Amino acid sequence: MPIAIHEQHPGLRPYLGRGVGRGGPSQQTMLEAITAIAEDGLVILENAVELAHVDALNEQMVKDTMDLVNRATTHFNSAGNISQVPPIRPETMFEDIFANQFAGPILEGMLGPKPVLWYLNGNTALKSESRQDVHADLAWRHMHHTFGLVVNIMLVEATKENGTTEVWLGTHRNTTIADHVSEDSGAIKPDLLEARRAVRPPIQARIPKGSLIIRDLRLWHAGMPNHTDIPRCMVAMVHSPAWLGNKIRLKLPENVRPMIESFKSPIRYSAEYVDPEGFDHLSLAFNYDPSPGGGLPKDERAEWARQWKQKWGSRF
Ligand SMILES: O=C(O)CCC(=O)C(=O)O
Ligand SMILES: [Fe+2]
Repeated sequence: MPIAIHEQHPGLRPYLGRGVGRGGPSQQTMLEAITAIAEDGLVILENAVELAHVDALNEQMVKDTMDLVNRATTHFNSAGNISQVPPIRPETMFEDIFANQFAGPILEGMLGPKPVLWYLNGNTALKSESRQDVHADLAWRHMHHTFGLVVNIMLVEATKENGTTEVWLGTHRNTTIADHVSEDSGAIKPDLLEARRAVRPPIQARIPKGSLIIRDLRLWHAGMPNHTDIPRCMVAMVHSPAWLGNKIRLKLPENVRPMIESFKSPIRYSAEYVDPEGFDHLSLAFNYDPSPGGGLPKDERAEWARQWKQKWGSRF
């Protein structure tokens, strides 16, 4: 087995000390990371982002958190977890965060040429005693191979104290919408969780600041309580294969376009660019739908779902 098993969490496969200052993943890292994502549904690459970049982004995000929690439009994922779009401005548009040199080739290796980025957001765990239900980040009759990968960038060290995500490794390999409490929910049925716990229980890994996490969207996981006073911010970016046909477009200010277009990554931003004057990243509408119907107008989306169910319903 070519993969180093983490001492603290057998089965979790991080890559220690690879990254900063290098041009991208070696062939060996590609092989190991892709194998880990295929088998476990998740890989952690430590030391994948310059800490100065992580600190600069985190500093701004913590300030933004104070603002966001008081806005009526803020999207809560649970009582203690908000969606938080990172600042999108030239000063903090770091290439190793927004088009990471390790993530790009690994994503392209799994999703095919020019993976599409259509979700650019973040999760902030606020001080709270509440946890999320165990869920997959999807609610449709999805395919049984990898069609979506989320990249998280840890902006602070994530621990059990501040709510490192609970992950149920390997669950992506044998899950369907029938495992969900209902077809329009991501939450997994409690009896299936108990059965899985006996096979391979969930873990909460300690993840160093500056790590990059790649997770298959089908993997069962849950946001956990942050018992500390310091928000736990992480960036969350979701990618689909170009062949999936997701049509969601990010709204980004025109002044970051030259930077995004100069990124060396194979990842393509699905974006429309708007006047930076008055652009407020904190008031962007939450828009998440990883299905091939994602981004269609409401009535067309409903028709897409009907047809998809008719055509594929019995298979998925
Ligand atoms: O913030 C986290 O640790 C995970 C949050 C999450 O899984 C979600 O909101 O879907
Ligand atoms: Fe989630």
